[in-house]
Amino acid sequence: MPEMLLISDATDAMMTRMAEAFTVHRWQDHDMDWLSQHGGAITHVVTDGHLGIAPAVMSALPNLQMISCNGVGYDNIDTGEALRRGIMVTHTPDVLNQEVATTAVLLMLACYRALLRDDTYVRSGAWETGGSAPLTHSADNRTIGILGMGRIGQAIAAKLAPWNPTILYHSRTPKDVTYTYYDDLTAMAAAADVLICITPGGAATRHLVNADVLAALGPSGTLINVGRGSVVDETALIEALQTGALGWAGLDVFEDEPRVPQALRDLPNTVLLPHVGSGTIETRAAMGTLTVDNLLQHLTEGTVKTPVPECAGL
Ligand code: A2R
Repeated sequence: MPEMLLISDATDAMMTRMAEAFTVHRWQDHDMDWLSQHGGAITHVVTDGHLGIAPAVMSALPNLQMISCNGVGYDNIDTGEALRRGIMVTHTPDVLNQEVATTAVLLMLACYRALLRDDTYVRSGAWETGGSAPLTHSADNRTIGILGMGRIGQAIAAKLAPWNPTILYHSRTPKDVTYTYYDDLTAMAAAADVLICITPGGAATRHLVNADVLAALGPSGTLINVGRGSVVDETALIEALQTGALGWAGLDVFEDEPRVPQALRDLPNTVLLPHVGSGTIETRAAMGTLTVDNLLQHLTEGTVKTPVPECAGL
């Protein structure tokens, strides 16, 4: 039976299908010593976008043919090295678009309507003696800038429609959409009430949202990040939120997750989620199915459903 290394978690449904075709080795049960003995037998890897695959692990798998990533982002997989070695890398685009879009809208609404503050007001009993809660701001009719108008960015724009927004976007190249393109991120932030980040991570997007962009978004502005923590300069973000240079932040991703700076946790004008953008049972099941579909199709037919763009020509 062919052998595979499972780096990430897997659902029972995924395990059942993988174990029918492979001897499955869980990375959590092994170490580099074991890998130096057994690495030659492993042809396939399943991981996720957060864990990816460490360069040392990849080097210790001389006969690796394929990495199936359970997630759309794959910035922790060295696709340059994979391409050089002829290793196919797949990911799970599209099946999570709607869920991540829901998370973005949820964060935006929670910021505008001070959902957590008002929930605490009721739960703490403060409402019984304190009278009406302070008024909030409306999320309707806002100008919303989307950084990254790809599959998920477009799903976010569509899902926002009932709030009657004006949608702006920034990416390196204009897309075939009806929204207004900005080739300059800071200019877009200056024009927007809300900035929603949904680009890939990695070196090319690191700290795209810096102090200048946050200052342009301004004291009544709201930053939402459902892409990757590395895209936002977290130190600059904390300072902007502390000084009032930025109004609100709704964050699902962080620079060093799961570690979240205490300063961010202490701020009242943040809504913080533990990277659950796609984290529903239904969407994770769909992602798991596609992850294993790619794995098994590669094993049996030598083809895959959803290669990462870098490996599409392999
Ligand atoms: O820049 P373009 O024209 O390649 O547009 C892509 C944009 N993007 C960037 N925008 C500005 N500066 C950059 N350096 C940059 N790099 C990429 O991000 C495109 O509009 C968007 C990515 O869209 P998709 O490839 O369709 O990705 P999808 O499925 O929307 O997922 C986005 C990310 C994942 O990579 C995970 O990190 C996260 O959402 O879950």
